[in-house]
Amino acid sequence: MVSRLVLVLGDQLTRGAGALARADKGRDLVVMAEVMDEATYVRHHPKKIILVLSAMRKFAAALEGDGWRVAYTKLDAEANTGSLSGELLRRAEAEATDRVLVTQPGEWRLRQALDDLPLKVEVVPDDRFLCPPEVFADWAKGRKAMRMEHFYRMMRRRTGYLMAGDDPAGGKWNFDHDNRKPARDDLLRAVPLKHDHCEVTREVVALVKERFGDHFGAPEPFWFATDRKGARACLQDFVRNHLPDFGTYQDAMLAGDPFLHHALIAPYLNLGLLTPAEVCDAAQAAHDAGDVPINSAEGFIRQILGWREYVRGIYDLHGPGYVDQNALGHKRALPGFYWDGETDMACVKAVVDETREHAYAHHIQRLMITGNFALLAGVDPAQVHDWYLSVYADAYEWVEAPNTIGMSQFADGGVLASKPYASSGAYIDRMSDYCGTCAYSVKDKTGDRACPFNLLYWHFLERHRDRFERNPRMAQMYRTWDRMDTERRKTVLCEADNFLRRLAASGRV
Ligand code: FAD
Ligand code: DLZ
Ligand code: SF4
Repeated sequence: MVSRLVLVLGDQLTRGAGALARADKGRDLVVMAEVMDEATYVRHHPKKIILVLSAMRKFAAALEGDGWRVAYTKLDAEANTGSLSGELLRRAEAEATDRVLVTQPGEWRLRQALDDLPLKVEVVPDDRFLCPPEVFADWAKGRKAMRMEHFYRMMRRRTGYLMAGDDPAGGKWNFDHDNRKPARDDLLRAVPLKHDHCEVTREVVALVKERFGDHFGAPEPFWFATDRKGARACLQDFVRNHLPDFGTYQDAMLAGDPFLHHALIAPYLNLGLLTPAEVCDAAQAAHDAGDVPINSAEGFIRQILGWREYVRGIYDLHGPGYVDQNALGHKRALPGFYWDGETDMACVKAVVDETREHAYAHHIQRLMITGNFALLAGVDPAQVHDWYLSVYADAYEWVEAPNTIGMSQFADGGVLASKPYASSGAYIDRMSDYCGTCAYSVKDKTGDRACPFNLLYWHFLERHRDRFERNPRMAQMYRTWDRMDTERRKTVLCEADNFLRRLAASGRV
């Protein structure tokens, strides 16, 4: 007789955490289900679906190996109801129980679906995060501005990562100043660890090609790790071969090298194949051993202990309405080249093409190329959000939405960022080698070949003058713009308008 159903979601693949840590192996039944609702709430990149389903199947097998009873539903099983709620109801009836134990789902959509079930659902906190919800709420209470940097310092003190007593290791909390170097082509740079297909993955690849072959993105070559052993190997490979240079080249972009010194571990962290604690421990240990300089160790740990935990807190605090915000009133449709890469802008084309191929782009590509263009052009943030949630292997709403709606599109009105991440072509040129091959000229501020980022940057500032002019971090840019000759300003705005008209008319620029 089954006591409770223990629902394990596709991104809760961590043994000994959350509901699994509290369940009774002898009496409870683990329920896992591949369902169309989850595979299609956005049109996920095929590589993401392959990764999630393969990892779910292997995790279920590992649980069974540990002695758990697991009721697993494959996507094409005849009895599959198509939704997680449907699967819970079906299993509850079959096992004659109405009790469910579950780790809190990452996103509001599923939290609400569980609330609506006519079953006794016990939801336990997701204790894989380093910042418990009550600690975030306590930190946020009464604050006018919830800045990541302040949160991060609190977390450094709380966890002891990179601390020398009460002081930050190396004498500074943040080494970003040392971390803005452009990168050069380097044939000796290590490439990410790639994994061969196993039997399980081969079966899932065939299934995904058949069922989701029309989604944006190439299903193969598929080389992500799909179990904990593989994910651990990726982490170790990163720490050994890339972490020492992570900080220095963190913001660099190179055509032909989509990965540089990035970790490529977000898909594994977000699925639960790695925990944030073990990732930070690995970076701390490599720093303690003298293998990783402080600028890299700090820059990396800040992404996990700072940004990742912080965006999770913001998502929880602001509730399901967070994703619907549009503080800047942007309404433009997402241009077609976000899906087919058909644009003359070499930087945008490179990022879209790499995204299609790998279900991956690194942070600065997401923020300062595709995100920056959408912001400057005034694209509807809901459509931008839908794109980011669809195209990356690591995309889950709790982490994607604060990054897109908040950091990248400023659609939350400044909850997350103190100023918009907007830049002209000069920034892209400094940090990348894209401009050298572009049909546009980054040096041209006006004229036929003027870089669209140059035109749109001033257009954006002028459009939103009322909101940003008094922002101390933007005052200098307004002064620069206002000092320009009136005719020149008119030309820039007129050419930007023409560009936006062309974009609206043909979607091709
Ligand atoms: P690295 O650059 O090597 O960084 C190491 C780790 O730090 C990442 O694996 C990730 O877990 C964490 N991290 C770094 N930056 C952030 C951040 N801003 N927020 C949260 N965690 C961070 N990240 C996701 O995990 N899922 C998303 O859906 C997602 N959507 C994004 C959308 C936009 C518009 C932007 C600007 C950023 C988004 N990010 C997202 C954050 C970041 O771009 C990715 O975490 C990172 O590119 C993943 O690649 P990596 O593992 O090589 O990361
Ligand atoms: C992303 C995803 C996909 C593609 N498929 C499934 C699935 O079939 N079954 C499942 O339990 N989870 C899946 N997931 C992950 C969920 O969408 C994820 O648990 C929610 O987005 C909550 O973060
Ligand atoms: Fe991008 Fe402008 Fe450089 Fe072309 S010139 S690659 S559009 S920044």
